[in-house]
Amino acid sequence: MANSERTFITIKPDGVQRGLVGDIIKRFEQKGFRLVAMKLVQASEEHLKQHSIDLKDRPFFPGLVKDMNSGPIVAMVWEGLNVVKTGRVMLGETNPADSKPGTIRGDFCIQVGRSIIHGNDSVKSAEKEISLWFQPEELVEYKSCCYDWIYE
Ligand code: IDP
Ligand code: MG
Repeated sequence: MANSERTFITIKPDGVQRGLVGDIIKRFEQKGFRLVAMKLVQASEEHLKQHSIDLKDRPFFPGLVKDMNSGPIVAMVWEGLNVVKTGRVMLGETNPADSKPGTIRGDFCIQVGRSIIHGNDSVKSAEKEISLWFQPEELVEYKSCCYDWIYE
């Protein structure tokens, strides 16, 4: 059951435009997490406002929605043991300037308003966002052939 924890990861328009989709997916694949769902989507402003509703009172909210709406994004669901927490470690800090080398933000970006990737900070927000972005039938069930080589 713990091994089927899920997180919602989005490559933002800046990450897509900069051609980082492959590099980012590669990190989650190589780690051993299982890809459950993925789509390239031009999200509407309304949908993006809903997605970031918890941040609606922050001064950067309008800019965040505008940036997320500025081009297509890659929406994904990844699954694995502690994937929410580990996913955040792989992303790095909110401000790329504080992100260590080896993390996605530490390696690929410079400023907080161009942080190329989104990932959940709790299982609860993951569940909420997965259902906002994907229909149940889009979440694909299969067993990775590596499963027994990844988990003890
Ligand atoms: P997170 O992406 O690390 O979870 P949040 O606090 O949830 O960080 O903020 C969501 C997004 O809003 C960030 O990824 C970034 O794009 C943007 N953001 C956060 N703080 C700032 C800021 O101080 N200035 C500009 N944009 C910000
Ligand atoms: Mg956040």
